[in-house]
Amino acid sequence: MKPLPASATALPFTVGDAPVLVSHALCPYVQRASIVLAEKGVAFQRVDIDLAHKPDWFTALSPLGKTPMLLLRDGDGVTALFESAVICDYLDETRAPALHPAAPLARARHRAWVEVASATLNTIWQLYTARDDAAFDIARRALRQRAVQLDAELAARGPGPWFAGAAFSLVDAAFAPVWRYFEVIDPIIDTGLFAELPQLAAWRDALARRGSVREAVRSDYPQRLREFIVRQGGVLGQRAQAPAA
Ligand SMILES: N[C@@H](CCC(=O)N[C@@H](CS)C(=O)NCC(=O)O)C(=O)O
Repeated sequence: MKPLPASATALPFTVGDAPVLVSHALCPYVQRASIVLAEKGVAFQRVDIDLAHKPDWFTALSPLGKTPMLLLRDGDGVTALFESAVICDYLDETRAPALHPAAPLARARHRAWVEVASATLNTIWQLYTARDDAAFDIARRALRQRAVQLDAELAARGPGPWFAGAAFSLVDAAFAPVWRYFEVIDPIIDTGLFAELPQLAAWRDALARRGSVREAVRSDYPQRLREFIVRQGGVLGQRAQAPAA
């Protein structure tokens, strides 16, 4: 693949030695890439875009029109990588320390668990867009089932603090943004997601304290997420606006 000449992309910023992570302030998939870049000590520039008004340069470079997109200097040009799992795998293949297990079977299992994180994000989307109590409860139950499943997986794997024990992995990077949602959702409606699931609760706490995870969003993230939830106008958004009982 030939990199695009930097001039042809008409980017409103320069892609230098530090890659550019094209982001959206609330995107959980962006957080994965940000966490992995930070874990590997790669300096990068973050450029936030408005997904409701995608800039032309972004649409031209991103076949699916989704964040994250990673722009890398490539000779005299710029190459755009898209899809968070692909971006994370590329970073893992090119920068130390490795965040995937070395053994192919264990690595394949980790990639599969990253997919579970993506499926969980889809259910969270159903939760905060649910228009009535029945739809909200279906999503809440599905999430609780997933939480129970993960707690059992963690228990079977043995001591943490991370998904695969002592070594932070790409599965941790994929799930950290999943659990972060509940820092904003649970104060609005307590989903009880982590109740009596000690392994999961401990994993979530360890992830929330990790520097790379904390730095993956800006300080106004909770406020922005809350406003976004309100704008959805669903059960959760309405409750967020209701005066405290
Ligand atoms: N499978 C993609 C999902 C990324 C994704 O859904 N990004 C959302 C924001 S969080 C997006 O860009 N949505 C804009 C759109 O679909 O038009 C990945 O893993 O990178």
